[in-house]
Amino acid sequence: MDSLPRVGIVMGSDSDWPKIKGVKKALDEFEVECEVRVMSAHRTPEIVMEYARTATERGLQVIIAAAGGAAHLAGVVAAHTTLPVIGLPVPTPNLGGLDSLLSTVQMPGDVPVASMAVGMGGSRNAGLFAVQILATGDNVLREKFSDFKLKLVEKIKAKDAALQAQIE
Ligand code: RP5
Repeated sequence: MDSLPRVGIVMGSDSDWPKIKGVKKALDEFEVECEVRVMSAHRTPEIVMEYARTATERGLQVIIAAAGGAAHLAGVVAAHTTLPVIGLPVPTPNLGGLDSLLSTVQMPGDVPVASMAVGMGGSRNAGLFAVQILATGDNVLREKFSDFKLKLVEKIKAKDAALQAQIE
């Protein structure tokens, strides 16, 4: 993988990274190049603005923004770019991520952010959703995603068969 990044992953703090690594893993599975940065809507607002404003000219096609607590990162990124922004609410110790979820999902009209789930499959789905967006204009990726869906069916059928064997 040596092409320019197509997806930007930004997070509010390096403390988020262990919780959202699944984003990059999903992109890697589809060989989608990404860049990973730490920047904060509150602590480094100028850097966030500059990043979002220059994202298109640098070749990015989707931005995934992860943050916890008063999670304004995805919304602020969306305010400064025409690219699709995927918000990833990061679980928090005090409120379990409900704070992150509401801060990310409750965007005002005219500034959309596609919010993923807190924890669980949220990180993986953020990566997969970015792949799906890219696949709308990329036949190779569309094929890969179709294969992925077929394998998913086989995987779950195998799990079902294993469970039936265990129960009997
Ligand atoms: C948010 O504040 C970050 O996204 C992180 O989830 C949270 C806590 O950040 P640290 O205090 O660990 O740097 O902006």
